[in-house]
Amino acid sequence: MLVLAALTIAGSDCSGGAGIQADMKTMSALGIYSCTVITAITAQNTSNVDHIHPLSADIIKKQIMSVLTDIQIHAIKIGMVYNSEIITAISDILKNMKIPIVLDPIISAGTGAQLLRKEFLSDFKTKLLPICDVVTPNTHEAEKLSGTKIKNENDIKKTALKIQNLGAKNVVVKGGHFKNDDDTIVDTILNDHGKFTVIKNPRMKIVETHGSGCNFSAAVTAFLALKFPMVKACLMANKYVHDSIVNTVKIGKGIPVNNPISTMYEQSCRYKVIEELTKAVDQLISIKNFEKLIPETQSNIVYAIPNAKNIQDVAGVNGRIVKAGDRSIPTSGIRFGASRHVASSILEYMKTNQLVRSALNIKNDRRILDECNRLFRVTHYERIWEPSTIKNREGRSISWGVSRALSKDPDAEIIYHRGDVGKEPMIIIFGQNPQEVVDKVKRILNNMKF
Ligand code: PXL
Repeated sequence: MLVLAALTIAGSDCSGGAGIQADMKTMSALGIYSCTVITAITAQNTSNVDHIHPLSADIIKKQIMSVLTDIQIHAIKIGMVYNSEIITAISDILKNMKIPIVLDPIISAGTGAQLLRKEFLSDFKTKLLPICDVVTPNTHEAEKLSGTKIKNENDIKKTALKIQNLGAKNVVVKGGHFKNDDDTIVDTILNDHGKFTVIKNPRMKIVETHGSGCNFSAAVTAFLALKFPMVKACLMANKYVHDSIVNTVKIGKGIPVNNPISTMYEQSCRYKVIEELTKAVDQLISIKNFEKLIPETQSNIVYAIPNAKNIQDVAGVNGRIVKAGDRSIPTSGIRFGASRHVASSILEYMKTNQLVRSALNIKNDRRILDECNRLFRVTHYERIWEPSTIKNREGRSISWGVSRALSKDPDAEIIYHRGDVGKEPMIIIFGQNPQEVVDKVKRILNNMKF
């Protein structure tokens, strides 16, 4: 298998959200092998940087040489550098390199601490800006690098030009900290031909996130390693980081942490869900007498991705599984968003237990229900208990019922109701995955005589 490698030279964040840890996650999620040279070890969490332990220039140089003399590196990111010895060591080794270098000018942490000592800002500017292909300051960092205040969008362009004059070939000023009138986030790219590209994204509710800057510069590095041209790499990184901010996690007591793995994880889950559900449907329709369990309104089996939020996150049979004589057949293939009713029940169930992600509806008659009661934990609700405020709202009945039934037994594997005027009685079988649901169907049918 061919993998391209990139190198990040940065500080360690033991809370896992920024620094080396963020870079590795981001690069890995984008298919890049990441080598890591650690410049400093920080003791920090989502509220505070408690301690910084810079490593010696000697061991930093040795790490870089060990990597570069062995592994073909396609792009390099420089993150936290902290002091002058570290700046000089990195600059000495990298200054004549032909590999694209992304410089993330980390001056302070989101939680406040200085990650570059103030007295070394000028070394940073003279030794690192001229050797990088792109520098990625936020507006605070851009002000410090350029020595000018940013008050409006035009000032952002002026600072970008000033920073370019200090030697950086391309400049990206990230606008997350800059408040403008139309409540958008303005990111400004200045390329090596003097051309500006301005990206505007709607401002999200999240005020401050830990790691977004590291995720951005690591993503630019990954896309450069993949040989995308500079501006394209920055645009792709911008989109990628936007998604990782949408999916931030509140892992500690302090600020939320970016989630650079989320998109990749969700996509791989979607793939696995389709694959497992397809297999389960094939099995289900080949179970002898399964068609005898199919209700008048037909059956569907669904499978949700972890953290499913709406029916687009739940896969099901497009149409239904229908009874056709002594056989059962799916009317069409499997897709996300295909089911409404059974999908609503799993979405509601997941509010009680995230691990239960699959469900199937079957006919509710005396004999089937007796088998369910004998074999599984069963709970129920009655549609006649349903308040009229719920009844009158399309699509709310099922979630109301599932939640009502689970309030009696949150560990139930089966929920049934006995119908109402114009509503067929129904049993819903739940399981962690569709295979478990199919196995429950087999057990139900095992003792039944037709
Ligand atoms: O987000 C900037 C950053 C970079 N590198 C390290 C950090 C932080 C922020 O806390 O700790 C090591």
